[in-house]
Amino acid sequence: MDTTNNTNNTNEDAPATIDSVTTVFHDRINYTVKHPLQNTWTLWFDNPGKKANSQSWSQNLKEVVSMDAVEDFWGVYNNIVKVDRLDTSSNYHLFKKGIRPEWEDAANANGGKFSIQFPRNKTADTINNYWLHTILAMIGEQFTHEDQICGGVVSVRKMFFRIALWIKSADNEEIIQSIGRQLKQFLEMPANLRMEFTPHGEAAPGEKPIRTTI
Ligand code: MGP
Repeated sequence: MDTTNNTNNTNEDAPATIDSVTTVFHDRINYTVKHPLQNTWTLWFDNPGKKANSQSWSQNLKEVVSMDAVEDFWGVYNNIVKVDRLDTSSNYHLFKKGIRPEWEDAANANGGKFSIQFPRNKTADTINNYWLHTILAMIGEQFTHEDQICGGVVSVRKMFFRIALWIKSADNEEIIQSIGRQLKQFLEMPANLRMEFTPHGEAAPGEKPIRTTI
């Protein structure tokens, strides 16, 4: 019997030979080949514990780990605390490697973010899925304008969870609408759900930040 295509082979006693190509689907322990991601992604975490301010912001950010393969992504995802279990005021940030999850980074400086708030009392158990779908869309390069994507943030607040998607430029209305519509689709949100896009950067005193509704 030919067993070369036996994708269920999880025989841990049969290590891969040096020149064989064994993926995690053939042998979940002794695989030799991983499935590369198009970009390397870095997970960051912060929990300021109290209200964050723009001076202390950077110090609170902790770089956790970078991932450049599908297998590494799941290894991390399956071993970190799920969003609904995080402390109030904490955030996960998943950004392309080399981009710090802050407005000041050159890649974000001229950009902005889409954000959606989910009331905590209605979303406690589904926020994990919303976040997972957001990050799978990012790392799977699902957006038509994937080069525009900087990263995503999920925030745990007292009354709500918030998912934000950060993009590079805040000045192209067509791109903003396209990414916004796709984000809603990937999250299977009703088309009439209000999602805001806000350019980064402080609004001048007395002025409201410019917002686009998608
Ligand atoms: P936030 O957590 O993005 O907003 O920023 P939220 O959840 O509306 O506010 P909260 O007070 O309910 O937590 C909170 C604060 O963190 C901002 O007002 C800034 O002072 C600081 N901050 C947030 N970000 C994303 C940045 C950043 O990129 N750079 C700097 N310097 N400060 C930031």
